[in-house]
Amino acid sequence: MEIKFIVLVVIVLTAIAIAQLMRVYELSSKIRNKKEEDIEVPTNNFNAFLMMAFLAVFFGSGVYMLFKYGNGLLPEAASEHGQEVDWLFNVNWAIIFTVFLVTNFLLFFFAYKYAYNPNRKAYYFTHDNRLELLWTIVPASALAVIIILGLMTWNKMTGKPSDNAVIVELYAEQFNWTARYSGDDNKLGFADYKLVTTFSQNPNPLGVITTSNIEWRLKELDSTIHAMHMDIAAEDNNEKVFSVATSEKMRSKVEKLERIRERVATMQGMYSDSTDMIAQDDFIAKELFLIKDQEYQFILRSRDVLHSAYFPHFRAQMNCVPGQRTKLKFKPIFTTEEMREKTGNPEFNYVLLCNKICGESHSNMRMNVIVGTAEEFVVWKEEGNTALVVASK
Ligand SMILES: [Cu+2]
Repeated sequence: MEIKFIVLVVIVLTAIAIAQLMRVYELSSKIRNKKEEDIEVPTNNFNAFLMMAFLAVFFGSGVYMLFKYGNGLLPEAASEHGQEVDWLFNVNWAIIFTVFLVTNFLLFFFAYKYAYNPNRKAYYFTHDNRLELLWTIVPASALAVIIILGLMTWNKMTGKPSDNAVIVELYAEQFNWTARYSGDDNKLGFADYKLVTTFSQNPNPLGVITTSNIEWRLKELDSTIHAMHMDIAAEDNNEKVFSVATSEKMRSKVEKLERIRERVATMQGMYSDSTDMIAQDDFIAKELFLIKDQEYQFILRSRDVLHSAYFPHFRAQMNCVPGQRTKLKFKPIFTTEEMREKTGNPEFNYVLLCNKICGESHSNMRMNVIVGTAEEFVVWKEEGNTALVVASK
């Protein structure tokens, strides 16, 4: 308490002292017959010199950082559209850099050139329509160029894939990726979140729909619901005791499971052997193997929260939204080996990252990506890097 009081007194006294000092300064200026805002010419000239000195340091440090950190950027784009993205990036850079240099030079140079001079009178310039027009049209056309070029590239990145694009699903969950290849038919088996099971005799982490998966899910739901009903009945008969919270949770969960069971049961009539055929050849992998010069269409799904599939070297990124399917396409143009040569880094690897902070282990959410030839893909597959989604009957 005491210390707080002393601090308060010090603050008040300091404020009073500053006010008094200012008053003294005003009075002394009056005595010397000068306006208080008058600044000596040498001081003004020194300030003008400092403006130019700052400009030199400012641009100098910019150039230094450009050389020091400029090569820390990503290596050459490894996808077809990525080359265009980089070109667009450079166009933007050229525009931004030119504007940055010119405006900053003028800002500090004019502050230097037009430093106060007692013999010069300022010219008052109120309004000029032609200048207004010029400074509206120039930035507007620069922006138009950037936006139109950007939209053209964006359309190429997100537009319809060609007919021979290979379809692969990327399934995101906290905190890993699963790739599902669509197999020989190039069609992904249907999937539904209600069929997702991880800890079970018949795990179906992607929720792929097949008649047997639906059967399994119903069997599992039945046994879970049955066990919960037994517990609830036991509690009602005073044979078992649960805390109020547990009991309430149990009762609402059993209701939810019954609703899901009902919906899964209706699925039974909707799908048949032909659905199974589509899913039968789908296979999953924990790393992604892409074939060079082959276009890919990625279907993105998320099991839990918002994730983002980010392929930095292919200049591609798209959000993975729970309950929605998003799409992304690109065509890799350099194999991993070729990229290792290009970067001079024998350990270079392509990577798929999650670019949304999705939880505590977000930074671990990455998948190794390999780009190779079609023959290498066959070898990779045969080496046991993949697993069928549906156990063969
Ligand atoms: Cu994530």
